[in-house]
Amino acid sequence: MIAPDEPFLRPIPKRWIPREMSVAPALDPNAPDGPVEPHYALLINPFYPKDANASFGKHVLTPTLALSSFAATTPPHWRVDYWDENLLDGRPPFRPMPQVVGITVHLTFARRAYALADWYRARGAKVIFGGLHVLSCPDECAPHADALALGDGVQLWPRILRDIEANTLQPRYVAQYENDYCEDPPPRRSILPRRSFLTTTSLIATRGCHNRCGFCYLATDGLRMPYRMRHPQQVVDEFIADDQPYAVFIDNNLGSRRDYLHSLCAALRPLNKIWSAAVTIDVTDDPSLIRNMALAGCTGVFVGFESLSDNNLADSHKKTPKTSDYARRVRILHDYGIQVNGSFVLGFDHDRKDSFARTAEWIEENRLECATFHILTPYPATPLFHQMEAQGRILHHDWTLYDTGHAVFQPKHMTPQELEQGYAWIYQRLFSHASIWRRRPEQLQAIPLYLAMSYLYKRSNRFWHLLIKHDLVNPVWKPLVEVTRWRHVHFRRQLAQRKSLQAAPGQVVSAGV
Ligand code: B12
Ligand code: SF4
Repeated sequence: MIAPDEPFLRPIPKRWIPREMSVAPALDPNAPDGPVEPHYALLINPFYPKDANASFGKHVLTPTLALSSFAATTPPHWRVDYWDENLLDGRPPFRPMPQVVGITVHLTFARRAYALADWYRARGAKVIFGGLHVLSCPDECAPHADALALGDGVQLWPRILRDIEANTLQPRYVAQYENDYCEDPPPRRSILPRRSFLTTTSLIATRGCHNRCGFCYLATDGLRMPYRMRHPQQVVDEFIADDQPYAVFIDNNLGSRRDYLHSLCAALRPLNKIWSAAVTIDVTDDPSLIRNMALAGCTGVFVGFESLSDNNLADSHKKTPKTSDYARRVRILHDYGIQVNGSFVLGFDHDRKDSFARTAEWIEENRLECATFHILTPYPATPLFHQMEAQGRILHHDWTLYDTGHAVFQPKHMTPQELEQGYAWIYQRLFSHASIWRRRPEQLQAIPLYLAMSYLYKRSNRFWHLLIKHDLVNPVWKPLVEVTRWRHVHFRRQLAQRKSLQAAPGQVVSAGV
């Protein structure tokens, strides 16, 4: 048993982080203007500082679709390039100077987005902002951009380019997410650097979520995102076209509509590939769905447990099974070879100083292969933000620190410093040798790959730094992914032959992906 005050007995050592992962590359104020290249658009995912407590690997697991989704709607007479500042290749290019710079803006990298925008605009480029932060804080963003795209870029981008050509650019463009999702073209993945990500196949099959948690970005004022699904065959075609063995679904909740997930699994099954996805734990209401997920190649799920307190979950309006039933449900996933990455939010109003130890203990007892922690963060324009502001509990509006690694509000039963210490402690505890070992799969054959993946993912930030810097992420990981895929294909053949729903108890096929 972990002593309740264990996280607070000693100071938590700071973890190693190279400067280039915590500070954005410099923008030379004296760089000369160049001629602007007409019909050239540069799309930028700005730099954000990394958290040394977590794995650097998560930042190169799979790319965001924010830019590649709407890049697909660029007219053919435009050239479009992609630049992700988090791949450590220095500052974005400016020779030739693009006519248009499109930047995605989240609150944690808003300051960097503004610096980039100011720099490019001073040299003649037109800057367009889109993304979540533009939606929640448009007035803050507006002075830094020539135009704001509020909402769906897939609908707005061609209009914006047309208006730029006609010299009629408007300051704001608005599009809701109520259209037919099946009409969207597939994201233009060809603009992504293939060697830089574990897999370039970020797939998205659905948007929206059947829940409306008060802390989630989906509850942002002005965002209307009804649940929409792409046709399963469209998803399959994209998976095949990108020619990778492994895909990551970046859907908010792939399990929101079970009938849809059943049909998606049926379409994915013949591919003999592997994938992971975020789901809510209520998918386990239907064990036949978990079986179908396994048969279709699901090796891992990211589950937002959020908290082990029913009161916290009720406060945040999350419709979820009782926490006392979580363990049984984790077991169902494990029994179908699906590893579980549990996501936990720390600092809710019913959390006390002993919550960290209890959460760590539960994760170890239930052998969650991976866990991700977030300090509760009131994102602007969400119900949680309004509530905290009304209670006078917001400490500041420095969005850079709204990265779920810092306490930006006054917690109820501890100090902000204690919340940050508990957060650092729980990451270090779960990334320790002892904890990795305690959570090993029950099946002996599964242990070596589990250990390899766990050590590479959780204890190799120096290695990740080098892989990222030298564009080696995909070449180094692909063989491991291939072994996992091969083992999984073998596993699902056996599973398919079993008449009963039940799989082999405790057989987790892989870890790390
Ligand atoms: C992939 C992903 C990641 C990846 C890559 C992130 C990156 N920036 O490179 C990884 C794993 C590294 C990651 C890390 C983190 N993430 Co993240 N991530 C996502 C995820 C799952 C998908 C993003 C995506 O591709 N969405 C699909 C695209 C198509 O939607 P979109 O981004 O909204 O873009 C559309 C429009 O906004 C618009 N648009 C966007 N940009 C632009 C630009 C222009 C010019 C135009 C015209 C239009 C436009 O057009 C697009 C098409 O409609 C989202 C959840 C989600 N499903 O969206 C969370 C999410 C974005 N992440 C979030 C968070 C909190 C983080 C972390 C802070 C978590 C942590 N503690 O580490 C870190 C920090 C990273 C950071 N600062 O961005 C939050 C953000 C909350 C907020 N209000 O800002 C989200 C929403 C998850 C959540 N439910 O809370 N993340
Ligand atoms: S279940 Fe997850 S994605 Fe859905 S509203 Fe809640 S936090 Fe957001």
